[in-house]
Amino acid sequence: MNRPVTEIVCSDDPAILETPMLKLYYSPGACAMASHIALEEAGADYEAVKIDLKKGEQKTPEYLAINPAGVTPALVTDEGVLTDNLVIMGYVAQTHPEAKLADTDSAFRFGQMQAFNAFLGSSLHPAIGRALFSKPPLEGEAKDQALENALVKYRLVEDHLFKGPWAMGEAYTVADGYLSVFSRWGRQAGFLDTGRFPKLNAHLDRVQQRDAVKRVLEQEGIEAV
Ligand SMILES: N[C@@H](CCC(=O)N[C@@H](CS)C(=O)NCC(=O)O)C(=O)O
Repeated sequence: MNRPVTEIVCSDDPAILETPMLKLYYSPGACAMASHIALEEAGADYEAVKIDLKKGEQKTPEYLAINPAGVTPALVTDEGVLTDNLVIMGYVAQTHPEAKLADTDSAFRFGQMQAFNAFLGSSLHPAIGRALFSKPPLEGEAKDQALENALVKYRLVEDHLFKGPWAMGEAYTVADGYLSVFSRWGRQAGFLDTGRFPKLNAHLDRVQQRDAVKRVLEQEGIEAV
């Protein structure tokens, strides 16, 4: 339930004065898409604010006041700001239990999901990020080595961590949106071939067919891959 930016100059209509409780700062197609998908899947009342990483908007004083680390995502809540996809997705799942985006009844199973998300955030993301988005871009042997390292992480997910049909088993969770972001990058870069990564490819197709994900793609102005 993404609502456009609301800037009210003068109105006493309570419906217009109502502002979303949550504000997500995201960059199209970047890792923040995981938090964006979680909010949309939850049916949360939120506003999405685009940060253009290429223009350096994540380093402006205005954005650094929200997230001093100068990265997206950041989620402004009525209690303060939360950063990091792992944390934001956990918060969305816990504050919208009716959406069943995580097993919030079991601390252990919630922890299992967060362990999966932690692997994506602290191991897969830096590895694929280094291979694809280093500045200046990696070349030659350094690029091959970085890609090889990233493929080891994708392989670990494909062969061991991914339960199927969804990341954590029978039920869709926020981990699925998160995984789909990195599978998307891998497919776009042309190395996540179906023969070597059948589960990750089938999973990405399944995630992209979800209505909430289609809405996020449209809001971010990007296409399914
Ligand atoms: N672990 C963090 C990583 C955040 C992150 O690195 N975001 C990237 C986009 S994928 C970013 O905003 N980079 C901008 C920059 O480094 O200047 C998370 O999951 O939220």
